[in-house]
Amino acid sequence: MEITKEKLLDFYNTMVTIRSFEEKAVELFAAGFLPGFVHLYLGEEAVATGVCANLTDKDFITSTHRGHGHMIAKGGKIDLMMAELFGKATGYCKGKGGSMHIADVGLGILGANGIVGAGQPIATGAAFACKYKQTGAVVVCFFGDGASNRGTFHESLNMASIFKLPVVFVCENNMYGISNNQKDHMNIGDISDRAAAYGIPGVTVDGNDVIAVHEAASEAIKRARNGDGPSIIECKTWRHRGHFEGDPSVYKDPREQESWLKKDPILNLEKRLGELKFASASDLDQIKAAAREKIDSAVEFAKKSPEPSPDDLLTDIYAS
Ligand SMILES: Cc1ncc(C[n+]2csc(CCOP(=O)(O)OP(=O)(O)O)c2C)c(N)n1
Ligand SMILES: [Mg+2]
Repeated sequence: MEITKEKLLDFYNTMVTIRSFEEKAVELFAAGFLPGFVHLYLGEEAVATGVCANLTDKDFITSTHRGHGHMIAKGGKIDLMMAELFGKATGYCKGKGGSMHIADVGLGILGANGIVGAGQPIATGAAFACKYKQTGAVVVCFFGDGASNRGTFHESLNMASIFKLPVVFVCENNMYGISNNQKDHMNIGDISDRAAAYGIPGVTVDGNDVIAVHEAASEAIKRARNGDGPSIIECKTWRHRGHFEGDPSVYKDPREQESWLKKDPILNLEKRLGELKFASASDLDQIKAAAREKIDSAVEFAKKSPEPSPDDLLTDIYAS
């Protein structure tokens, strides 16, 4: 696959936008501006970016409790996301949902989800609808290593396989489910091995290498679009922060953390851009500064936005 300068710079822009959003969330959470839980995507930016760059607005994704990166990579509106984190009336859920309930169905974002493993059946159902209606769209299901142990994983993958549904299961293996290291919650090293149980392809890639993620996703998405059914892509990666903001991560080996920080996906891409002479340090600084500006303006929007009115307490809660 040809990797053009435009494509790599586009990846870089998305990754630094996600990073700036998350770094700002660290700061805002510590300062007490964000009332709900936040689970940050810092360190995992290459996965959402590499995968979603293969999708159009007609395609769908399902997300997780760690969803900000997926939303941004799929084109979610940053102002509305930030306002939702602040619990403001202008947010995606008018301030009622917070970080784990952000969705934008018009953009194919079927929602973050606080229930671990809940995205898998939603993605399978959406893929069934795409196939039934012959829309040509595909669905990408993001989930963690922990979520691959849920019963929903088995049911969804079996059904997706037998119905040859247009869905790609992207496992973000950051090697932890809260404080449980992968070796303590499963007896295999590569989660992609589970694909064999469903008779579908499964690959493991370096989840901190956006190009490797993008290529694997491109192949799996093409397969799904051509009617050849689902696949699993396991992206090995690392969360830089605790499980949620406020978790001091005492269960992580500091040496392991240090070695993964050296494999930071943004540093990897910067190195590649430099080697290919696609961008100078000052070009990259400009992209980073523009991303920070976008985030600052989203914070401004959120801060200026009104609190939800008590009169709206029960609106959008019950379906009639
Ligand atoms: C059904 C269910 N069980 C337990 C939890 C509590 N919980 C929240 S996140 C999490 C771990 C998820 O780990 P993983 O799927 O690897 O995602 P990561 O947090 O690493 O991105 C658990 C057990 C939950 N939210 N939902
Ligand atoms: Mg995990």
